[in-house]
Amino acid sequence: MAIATPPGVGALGVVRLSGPDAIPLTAALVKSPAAIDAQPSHTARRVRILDPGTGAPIDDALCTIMRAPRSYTGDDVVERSCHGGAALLAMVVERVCRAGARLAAPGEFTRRAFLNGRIDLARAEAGALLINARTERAVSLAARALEGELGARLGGLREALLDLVAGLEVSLDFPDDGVGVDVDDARAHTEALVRDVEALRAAARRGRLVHDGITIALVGRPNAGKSSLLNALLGRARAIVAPTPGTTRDVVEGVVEIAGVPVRLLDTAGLGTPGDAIEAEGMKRSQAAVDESDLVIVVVDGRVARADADLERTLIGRRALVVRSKSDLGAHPDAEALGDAIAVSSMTGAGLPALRAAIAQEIAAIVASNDDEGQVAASLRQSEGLAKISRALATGAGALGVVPLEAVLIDLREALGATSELLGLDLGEAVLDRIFSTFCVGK
Ligand SMILES: Nc1nc2c(ncn2[C@@H]2O[C@H](COP(=O)(O)OP(=O)(O)OP(=O)(O)O)[C@@H](O)[C@H]2O)c(=O)[nH]1
Ligand SMILES: [Mg+2]
Repeated sequence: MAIATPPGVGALGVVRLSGPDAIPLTAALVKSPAAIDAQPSHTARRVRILDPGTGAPIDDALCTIMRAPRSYTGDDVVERSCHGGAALLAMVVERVCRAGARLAAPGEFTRRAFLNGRIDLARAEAGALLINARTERAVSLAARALEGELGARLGGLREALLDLVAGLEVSLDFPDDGVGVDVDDARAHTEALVRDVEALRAAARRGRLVHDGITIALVGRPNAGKSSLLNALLGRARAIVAPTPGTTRDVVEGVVEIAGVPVRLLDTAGLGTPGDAIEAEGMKRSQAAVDESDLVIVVVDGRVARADADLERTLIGRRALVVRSKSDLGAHPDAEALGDAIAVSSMTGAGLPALRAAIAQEIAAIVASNDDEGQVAASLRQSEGLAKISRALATGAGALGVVPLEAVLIDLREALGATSELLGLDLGEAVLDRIFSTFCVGK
């Protein structure tokens, strides 16, 4: 049993009970015109929840019953929609516990669903992604995974690998009979699987960018207007702005949504010659922010003439947009000559839509496509698993025909094992513990 709604006060608070005793335990605590035990599956009834000790009423609630196996967990499930008060819900939970229920661990309902074969592991993880999605786009991606998209693709891969391994085993056992698969065919087949997995991995990587978002570092000379731009993009005064150069000394973060993707903006200390040890440390952090970002916005003070050669050095090989700041003050001819710079005034907001559009374009390039087909929602564990499969398969493909089949089969079996693991087949308790402990209570 657990409270399935977030902590705090709300119109409703749902207490979810699952297990063979869910219905009798509920019956002992509620008073309703018709007996709860006889309530048909997938129906809701208005009930009064009573304190079993005193018989005093606790709440007026709606009780929904879903009988096994047609429930979220696959066991009998009772969901009580109570009024959403923290003390009230705690009381309900305490009374049900006293009657013999046990508090659920984080993710335990979903774990039961998985163990009861209601969902595969890929879908269980999609549920967690859906709950944690921060933008509409991430929601729709996770919703597709919840429909079983990744699970289906992994299932297909597992079937193909089973065929391949079985075929090679036969060739190994009966080398002269011409049965099993031919080594050249097997290599071609394995290479095709590597390409499939790589495509899936790339889609998962892009899916993770949609889910987690991208990071953009704002860099430039001291006083260029970086912090002002951060504030303008966020629509609030997140960072301190001052006419003194060297105002920002640490990395200041803010998150904004652009093109349906969460964008983490990092405002950094100005780059140049540090005046003191603190500034030097600030610049080191700026460099680290640049290193971890997917895109850099170079802010050039529109009123100042200067060659930003050292900045360019910092940015070698980085995806970058150039912003010419303070456009409301007019531009120095040198700054104006920066051809591809986007003129922005953080003061008036002029140029901000153009900057957002340019960022959106960069996001589209980073996420590879703006339509959702090229992306798959995947958890970190799934991304790592795909990398493992791909490595083992590539090693196997390279080894086929070169080293003895026994050795090749070790790699292919490893790929098969990693695929099964992603689907949640043959998983040990310890791994399940780790996966489901990242879920929230009540899920
Ligand atoms: N008129 C005008 N002034 C601006 C604009 N953007 C920034 N400023 C001014 O320029 C000065 C520096 O702005 P900041 O945003 O603090 O610049 P910074 O790049 O973060 O500076 P450091 O943190 O010191 O590296 C402040 O006095 C701002 O008010 C703008 O678009 N228009
Ligand atoms: Mg600043």
